[in-house]
Amino acid sequence: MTGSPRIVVLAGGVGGSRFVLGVRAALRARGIDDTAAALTVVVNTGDDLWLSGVRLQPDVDSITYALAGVNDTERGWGRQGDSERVNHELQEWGAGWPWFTLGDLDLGTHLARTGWLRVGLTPAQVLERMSHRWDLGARLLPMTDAEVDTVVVLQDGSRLHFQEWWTRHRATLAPARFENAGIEAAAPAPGVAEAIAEADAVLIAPSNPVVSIGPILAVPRMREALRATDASVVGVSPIIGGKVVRGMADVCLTAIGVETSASAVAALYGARERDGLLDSWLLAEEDEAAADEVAGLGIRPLVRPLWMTDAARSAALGAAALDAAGV
Ligand code: FO1
Repeated sequence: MTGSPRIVVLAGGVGGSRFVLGVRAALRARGIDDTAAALTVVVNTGDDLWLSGVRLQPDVDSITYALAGVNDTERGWGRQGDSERVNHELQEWGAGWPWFTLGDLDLGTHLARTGWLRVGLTPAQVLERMSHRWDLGARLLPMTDAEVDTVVVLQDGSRLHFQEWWTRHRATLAPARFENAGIEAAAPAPGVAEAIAEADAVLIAPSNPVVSIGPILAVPRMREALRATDASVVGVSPIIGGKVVRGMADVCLTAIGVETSASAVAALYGARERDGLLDSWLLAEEDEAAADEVAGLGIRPLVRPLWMTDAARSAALGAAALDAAGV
């Protein structure tokens, strides 16, 4: 390959952020200074919502804040050192959701975004504008400009926005299925299909396969774009040692009838040579026994350390994914 490689990462919130940081570090370690030109992140927007009159984009903000180095690493969402004065005032008014915290600095982001949306900018244009504040070293694109809500349909048929199910009920209400409301009318945001078509590598972050990567793949024309690219498509297992690393992805997988295992998630994405998406699948050393099963799916298994417990390990995983894609 001549020149700088072009990498596309499909990502959700926390796992996505750590992985994107790792890929950015791996590119820098290869002498690529202009990582913003090399690295495009297509972000899940199914978690987005309107609350107290402002537009929230949790996964977009988690990745932006992490790349900017201003994220709250302990909570896994929001801004480091944030205060909650406005949130307290909203609670006094009975506005918003009592179980959902809007930090003061975070609210500044939501207000800026909402203002620009209201004067007619598209979500992709707003994100482009917001990306200028910090030197993110990556180009962020929303999966789509359309409003697509992840809706959780419970066993009794009642419907909840994903954020209510996730933060209020901590995924304890058994879901019957997940829906991507509004997805039929959606299209990949401007630049997404082009980035995938021109990529040298497409990496699927170890994010929740059902409610983070699932909505991205459900955008009409997204799968076709991924299947048509000449780039190698490499996925990273979000399951280590048969368990979810964080979050409640196991509940989501169970709801759609998929076992919580590295090979079952690989099968969910499928092999590109068999109408699916993956050329290679990075699975953890703890799951080495599943490698043959992955190979049997028509996907090249690569056993690597997957724990992203610090920046060096994230960078090593980023490098392993780039190596797997041949860049
Ligand atoms: N997660 C919580 O568990 N509790 C919250 O109060 C909360 C507030 C919040 C505000 C802004 C934001 O961008 C994210 C926020 N999150 C909160 C995280 C978020 O609900 C989820 O973890 C993600 O959507 C899943 O990727």
